[in-house]
Amino acid sequence: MSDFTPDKKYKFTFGLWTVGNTGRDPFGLPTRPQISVGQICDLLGECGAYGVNFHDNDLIPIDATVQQSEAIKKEFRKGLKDNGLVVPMATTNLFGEPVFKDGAFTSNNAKIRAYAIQKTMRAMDLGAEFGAKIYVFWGGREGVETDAAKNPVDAVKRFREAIDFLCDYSIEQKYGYKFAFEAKPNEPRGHIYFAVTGSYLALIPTLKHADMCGVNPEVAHEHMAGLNFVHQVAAALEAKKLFHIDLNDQEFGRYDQDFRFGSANLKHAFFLVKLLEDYKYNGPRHFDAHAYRQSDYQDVKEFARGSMRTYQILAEKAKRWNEDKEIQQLLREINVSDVHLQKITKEFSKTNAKKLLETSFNRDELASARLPYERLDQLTMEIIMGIR
Ligand code: GLT
Ligand code: MN
Ligand code: MN
Repeated sequence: MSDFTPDKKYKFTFGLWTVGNTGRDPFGLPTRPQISVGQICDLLGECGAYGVNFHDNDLIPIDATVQQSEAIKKEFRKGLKDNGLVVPMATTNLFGEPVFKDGAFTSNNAKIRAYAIQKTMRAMDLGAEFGAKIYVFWGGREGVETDAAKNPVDAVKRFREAIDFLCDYSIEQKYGYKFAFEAKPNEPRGHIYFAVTGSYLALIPTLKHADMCGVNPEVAHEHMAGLNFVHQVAAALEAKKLFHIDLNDQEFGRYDQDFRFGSANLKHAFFLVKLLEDYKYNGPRHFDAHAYRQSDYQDVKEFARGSMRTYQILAEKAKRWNEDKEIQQLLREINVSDVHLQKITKEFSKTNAKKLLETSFNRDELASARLPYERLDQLTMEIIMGIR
């Protein structure tokens, strides 16, 4: 058994905004002092992370002068080098400033839409400067409180137009970005467009450069809506569109909690890790979460270490599940194959349709096959609980 020291092969990353979170919430002031980008790199280096991601304004404050921004970049570059960190992903803050109070790419105001595209182009330049190859789009303000405010069909068209423009910008600049869209149903807007990962999977084929666009699903965002996150990720994987993933945790149906990965719904976390490992997901595993508001920076390190450790422990448990003889026997029992019928239903042809219509099925016999799922689930739980 490994000691679960963070393994670089998992590409564990954190955003500047995650470990740098100061504990401010809608009801209360910060509980931790702000730390610099250099200090964040040192903290992540000490914990064994692989990389760090940023929004344009996490790194460079929106009103920074050229000199200030050069000084920050220098500090960041040194922090990355000293700690052996890379920057796999960058993104744009299109939600914090009052100008985006009614959306960025989907704003009703053409000037604001243009400004949002310009801000993203500059943020893409910044990301590329640090080697980012994945560009995330989280449309936190792209939505409404009342549908009287915006035409939801126009919103889709406006969003597509912005993305098509930015894809071409990336291509023209030779940045080699892959775009990853991140869905969320609500918070901070009453209703956010593209509410679930599946919404983006449906949008992508309609984009000009569909090949360079994929998704960045986040555990908490689908759990807030009461959905099965593992199934959303499976759909993305199957479509070869899982470009990035935001790992955290969340009690179902609550406000956006951004808890440490695996800390609320361990069973879902297990099946998620198993899915990612079984399908050899090779992108960054980004922890988009933050430490409890009560934590000091010593405890923030525990948060970061715990996130990576939980992932690796669950990866080992997934391996154990795959190697468990009784589980494998049960899987063989429940997966019934029939070479003849599988051949017929594999692809439609007039002959196959005729053959299928001529086949008789014994419903009672089919229904009587054993499905010992209680046993299978209990064995799974015993692996998770650590006694198997
Ligand atoms: C913000 C949000 C996250 C997104 C980030 C990317 S910012 O913290 O809650 O889910 O991934 O813009
Ligand atoms: Mn989130
Ligand atoms: Mn996220």
